[in-house]
Amino acid sequence: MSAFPEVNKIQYEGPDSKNPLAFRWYNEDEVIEGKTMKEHLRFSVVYWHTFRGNGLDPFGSPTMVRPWEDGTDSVENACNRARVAFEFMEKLGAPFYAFHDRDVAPEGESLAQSHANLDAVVAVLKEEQERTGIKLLWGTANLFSNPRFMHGASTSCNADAFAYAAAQVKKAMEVTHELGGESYVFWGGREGYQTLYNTDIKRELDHMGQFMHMAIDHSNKIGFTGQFLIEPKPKEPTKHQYDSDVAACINFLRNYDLTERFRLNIETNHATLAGHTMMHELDYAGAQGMLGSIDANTGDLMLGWDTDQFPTDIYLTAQVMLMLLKYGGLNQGGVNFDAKVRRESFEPIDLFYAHVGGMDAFARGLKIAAAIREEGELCQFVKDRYSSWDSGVGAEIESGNASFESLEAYMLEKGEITENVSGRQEMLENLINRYI
Ligand code: XLS
Ligand code: NI
Ligand code: NI
Repeated sequence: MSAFPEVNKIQYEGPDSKNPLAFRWYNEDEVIEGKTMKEHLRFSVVYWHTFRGNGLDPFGSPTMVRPWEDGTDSVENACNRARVAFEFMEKLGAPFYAFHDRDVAPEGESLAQSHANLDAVVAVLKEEQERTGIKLLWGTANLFSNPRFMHGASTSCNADAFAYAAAQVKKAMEVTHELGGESYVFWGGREGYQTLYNTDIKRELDHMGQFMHMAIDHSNKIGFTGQFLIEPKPKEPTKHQYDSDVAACINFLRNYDLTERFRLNIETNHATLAGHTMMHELDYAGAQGMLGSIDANTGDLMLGWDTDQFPTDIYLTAQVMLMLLKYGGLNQGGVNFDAKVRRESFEPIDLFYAHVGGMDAFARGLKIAAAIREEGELCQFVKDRYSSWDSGVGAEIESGNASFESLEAYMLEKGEITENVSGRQEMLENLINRYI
């Protein structure tokens, strides 16, 4: 039985279409810079928001109407829901999905029971993957919902919480491997603190470093070669999260010698909460070879929390795609819609509107970014702006052949620096508007 009988496979109809259930920009086989849109964007649907989000908020009860749910937390209901999820993704034309262990299968009375529940649902996921060709972008473990993780998981003051988290990640990594997942994500849901009065930062960070090494060891043991990703976020649920932004994560990874295996999963709304733009976070990670994947969503600049809205802003998606193209694309990563429909958008069809809009916004961003790059004006401007480094004293410094002494001698002789040139910000902002 179909869960979405009123929806057929979403088709590309072109920019003139007024059909809200058609793509106007996402034409999966269209080739841009030598790759199809499908290969560039690698869209992924998240299980937790799209199939487990119920509209609950701190002030009110669930609102979502999901006729396929039987109202229980049974494995049977979970298996049925998994089939619905695949019908949705198939009709949408999304090539990937992502999940936490506890979104796809109910937590049991014991760890062993939770493992068994997960295995039962994974069998269905595997069958559906084979039936549809949809793949797992990444798996992860929920180490933040259960009260046992109230003080954190790998950074808990309670060593047993670390052990439980290890057992959970071990299993989640194994099922990710079994399902052919391309990456494994660590978002440190409660890896942080509420007050420093009760916190030993050094010890907590050392433990998190050890935890990641154990994860690498286990992946080697089971032959899982997927990419490991850390997802930066500055606050919520804890006041301060250790993985607060790209810079903090890279510092952690370098400090604990983890950069070889780990990359970053960068989320727009988390960048905003950290006081950065998404473009900044992507550029900063890309410049250091640490770009892995993105969680595509957007926040609300009026609100200071992770509202996880679907991205519709073309400036944002164009900036994201400019960065992704600049650093050679996502490779094993993807554009993962870590986004949820609003509580008031409670009908199943809203899930389609939301994803179609997000996919179209990214496809359009990709076309805009490619056009900007093709014309090359922006790129040339940046190149020219740094031309003093291409020869003379600049080239000498870059090649490591200068010293404070040689530079003092140079400046004593020259007297004053070559005149500065305008940064032309307004002109460049207008240039971007030509493409949008
Ligand atoms: C929460 C995070 C979470 C991760 C996966 O804010 O974005 O959804 O992506 O654990
Ligand atoms: Ni996320
Ligand atoms: Ni988030």
